[in-house]
Formats: sequence, C-alpha cells, structure tokens
Amino acid sequence: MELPLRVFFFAFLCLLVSYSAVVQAQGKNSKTVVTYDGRSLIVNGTRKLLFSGSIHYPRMPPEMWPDIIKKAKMGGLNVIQTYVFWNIHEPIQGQFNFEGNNDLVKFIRLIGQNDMYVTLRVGPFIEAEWNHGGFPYWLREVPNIIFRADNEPFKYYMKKYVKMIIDLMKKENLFAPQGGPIIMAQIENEYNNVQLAYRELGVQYIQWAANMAVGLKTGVPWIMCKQKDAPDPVINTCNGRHCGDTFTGPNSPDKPSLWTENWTAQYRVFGDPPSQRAAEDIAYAVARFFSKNGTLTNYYMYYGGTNYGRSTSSFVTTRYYDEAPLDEYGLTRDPKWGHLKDLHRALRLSKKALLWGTPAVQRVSNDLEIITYERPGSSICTAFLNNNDSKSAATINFRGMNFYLPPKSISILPDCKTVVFNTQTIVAQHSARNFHPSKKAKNLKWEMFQESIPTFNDLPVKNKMPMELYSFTKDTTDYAWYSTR
Ligand SMILES: *[C@@H]1O[C@H](CO)[C@@H](O)[C@H](O)[C@H]1NC(C)=O
Ligand SMILES: *[C@@H]1O[C@H](CO)[C@@H](O)[C@H](O)[C@H]1NC(C)=O
Ligand SMILES: *[C@@H]1O[C@H](CO)[C@@H](O)[C@H](O)[C@H]1NC(C)=O
Ligand SMILES: CC(=O)N[C@H]1CO[C@H](CO)[C@@H](O)[C@@H]1O
Repeated sequence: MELPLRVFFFAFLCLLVSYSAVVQAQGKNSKTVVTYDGRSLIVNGTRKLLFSGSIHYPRMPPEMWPDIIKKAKMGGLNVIQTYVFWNIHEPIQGQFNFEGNNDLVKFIRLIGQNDMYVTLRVGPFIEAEWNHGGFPYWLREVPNIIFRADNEPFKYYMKKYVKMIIDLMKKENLFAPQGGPIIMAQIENEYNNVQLAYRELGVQYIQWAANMAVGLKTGVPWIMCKQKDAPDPVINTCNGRHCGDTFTGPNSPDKPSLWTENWTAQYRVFGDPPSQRAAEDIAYAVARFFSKNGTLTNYYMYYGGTNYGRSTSSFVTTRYYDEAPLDEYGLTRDPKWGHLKDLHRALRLSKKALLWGTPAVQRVSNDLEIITYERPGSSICTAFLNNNDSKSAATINFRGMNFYLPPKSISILPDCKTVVFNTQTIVAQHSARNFHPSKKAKNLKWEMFQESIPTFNDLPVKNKMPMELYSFTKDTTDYAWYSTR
C-alpha cells in the first residue's frame, strides 16, 4: 500500500514541476487544446460557433491594426483570418523582412490581446488578388520548377518556407496549445480550381502537401479550402457566396462544416462599378449555412484595406473590398456591419441548441422550410424559419403560432418562440460616406516630366530575340524601354 502511494505522490510532484515550468515559459497565457468533431471546432473541450473575418496585415499601416481589430470584435467576430504573404517576407531569396506592415508576429499577438482567435492561411500560393499570388519572383528562376505540383524543386522550396513560418509562430508561442491565438492553419488554396490540369502531379501534390503540413506538428487542425478530397486529418472547407446551398459537406463524418470565404462583395478591377452585395443577402447566406450544420463562417473580406505600390495582381484597384463591413478607411459600413453584428448575436443566443442539439428539417412547401435544433428532454430549442421565395412574403405556422416571413428571408428563434432576427429586416443604423478634399490635397497639381528615350546603342541589355517582360524586369517594375533594330 505504501509504495504505490509514494510513487503516485512523486509522479504528481513531477507533473506539478513540469506544469509550472510550462506556465512560466509562457507567461500569463494559458494552453488551449484545439480539436474538432463532426459538429464544430473544439477549443479546450468546448464546441464553438466561430464568426471570422479576413483582415490582411500588409494592406494597412500597423497604426491601424488596433482599431480595425477592435471594430471586428465589436461586430461580433471571434476569429481573424489572414494569409501569409511570401513575397513580402522573402522578396530576395534568403533575405527576410518582418518589419512594419510585414510584422506578422505583432499582428497575431495583437489579435490574441483582444481575446480573439486566428486562422493562419500559409498557402504558400494564396491568390488573394496579390502580385504573383504571393510567390516571390525568384522562385520562377529555380531550374525545372513547376509551381503547385508534385515537383521536387517546388516541394523543396515550399516546405522550407512553410516550415520557416511555422517555426517562427512556434518560437513566439503563437499556436493555441502554446497559449497563443492561432486555432487553425491552412495549407494550399482553392487547389480544386486548377488540379485537373496537373493530372497525377496534382493528386500526388495534394497528398504530399497535407502530409507535410501535418508533419509540422502545430497542435492545431489544418484546413484546405475548395479541396473536396482533402486528405485526413485535413478538413475540407467551402469558399463561395452561398455555401449553405452549394457545399457538398465535409468529406468525413467526423469533420465539421466550415466556410472559409464568404464574399462580402467582389474585389474591383479598374473600370468596374463598385460591386455591391446587400447585407440582407449575406445575412441570409450565413443564417442558411448555420441552419445546415455550419459552425464557422468567414467574411472575405471583413476589412479589405489598400493595395499599396505594385502589391496587387493585374487590373485590381488600389482600394480593396471597400464595400466590406469595414471600408477602406476602417469606417463601419452600415447597415452591413451592424446587420451582421445582430446576426452574430442571434446565432450566439442559439449556441446551446446549435452545438449540442439534434437537427430536424421540415419542408412545409416548395419554398418554406423549418429547421430546428433541439435537445430532447430539455427546453433548449432553436428554430430557423426559411422563406426561399424571392418574390412573395409568407406566413408560416410553427408550433401553434403564425410568423410573417418577408421574401427570401430567414427568421432565427433562439428559443423556438421569439423572433430575434430576420435576415431581411434591418434594425441596424445606416451610414453615408462623404468625401471632402483635405487641406493637404488643396494645392496639388499635376506635374509632367520627360524621360529620355534611350537609343539602341544606350540600351543596357541587348538581345537577338524578343525578351519576356516579366522575367526581364524581374518583377521590379511594370515598364521597360524596348527598342528593336
Ligand atoms: C484550457 O484548459 C487548460 C487546462 O484545464 C487551462 O489551464 C487553460 O486556462 C484553458 N485555456 C483557456 C483559454 O481557457
Ligand atoms: C446535419 O447533421 C445531421 C446529424 O449529424 C445530419 O443528419 C444531417 O444530414 C446534416 N445536415 C446537412 C444539411 O448536412
Ligand atoms: C431555394 O431556391 C433555390 C433556387 O430556386 C433552389 O435551388 C433551392 O433548392 C431552394 N431551397 C429550398 C430549401 O427551398
Ligand atoms: C464557388 C463559387 O460560388 N464561386 C463564385 C465566386 O464568386 C464569383 C463572383 O461573384 C462567381 O463568379 C463564382 O462562381
């Protein structure tokens, strides 16, 4: 009797010592375990409803980060999603830049200090209407490279870069199990869009990318968006405008339904009118997704910001997703911002039923549907009343009461009795934005200057064949004087 007890006590002491060592190393931050099941992400043992917004650190000056993050939190978000932009961090091979606008670590810390989580989309191909999709120019010059394929040179550099980013995050204790805010990470990006063109090289590449990512042992789940066959344990997620109706679902019953890009508008290219996506339409799509087992949505973008210099991809305007809930200046765009905030509140009120209840679907007519989440033997119950007809309103009878539903709308009843939110009924305030010329801009004048056109003999580079502009300028400029003789 005595011996086992002593051993037990000793083991307990060891545990205590090692535990306090960990706590000391991490300061006041606490460890958080992140897993998932068929219903949601599970943070420290608890299922979660996650409301996420894309905000990209290099698309605004760092002075704006605190305000933007606070306004995202006030809007009811608990996650911020960002890409990691390889070509700003390693513009020249082996030379790294994590300063100023590029201070990824500071950005993530700041989100953590606001008690919010982070989804880190490492890519490394990120699209994002970003120059070269995030790839640094020098990668093109690697002999025999084939981007995003089962190709040794590409895999070598991709792994080296992804490992460098993950190691940096680990060193700074930024993953949730280390006490940091990162609860999810994404490898690759919308690869299904291009996969067929790669044939076998694509299939093998996705397997490799998943294994490589999982092998880095971040302690948080990995996701792949628009990748129907994301290999286990990587979660396949949906990008689109109406994932509640278009997503074919997780590719395994123990993975949750997550929506990584729900476009709040559309990015603009020069010459286009502003793209509008009504607050009512976004709210309908999100309510629909959550009524059909969804537990995470991400607004792409929640704040778009500014494309500085040559950082954007071809034709995309300097102003990025100005129509998002937070406009380019970081001002709330209402009623979009406020209406989504109200939606998040209604869904949060429904949390218990959504996360632990059992769903039931009742098709009332072609256009009317009732979805309930209920815990048998308790009063916990939430209902979504859906009118799918975009032309006429309807009245729906639910548990002895009549509910009026405007066209194309969903009402949320967190207690199965009271409508606290309808996607078409905007209670949030409206805002209008006016532009005034600033004092600084008052005396600005156009200036002209003349560049001397080099003669053939003065040209610094001469070639017998026409040269390709992009590799000739090595992506340092969009212009080159080109003379032929
Ligand atoms: C998660 O659980 C651990 C162990 O119970 C605890 O120390 C930690 O504070 C929790 N983390 C959070 C963020 O609540
Ligand atoms: C939601 O989950 C339930 C239970 O896991 C399942 O029966 C149902 O088919 C799911 N609904 C959708 C729309 O995926
Ligand atoms: C809603 O309408 C769309 C388009 O008319 C249709 O494809 C979809 O099946 C409908 N869904 C429900 C739940 O009525
Ligand atoms: C998958 C999906 O829904 N893609 C859509 C994204 O948005 C653009 C523009 O709104 C559509 O053209 C795509 O079909």
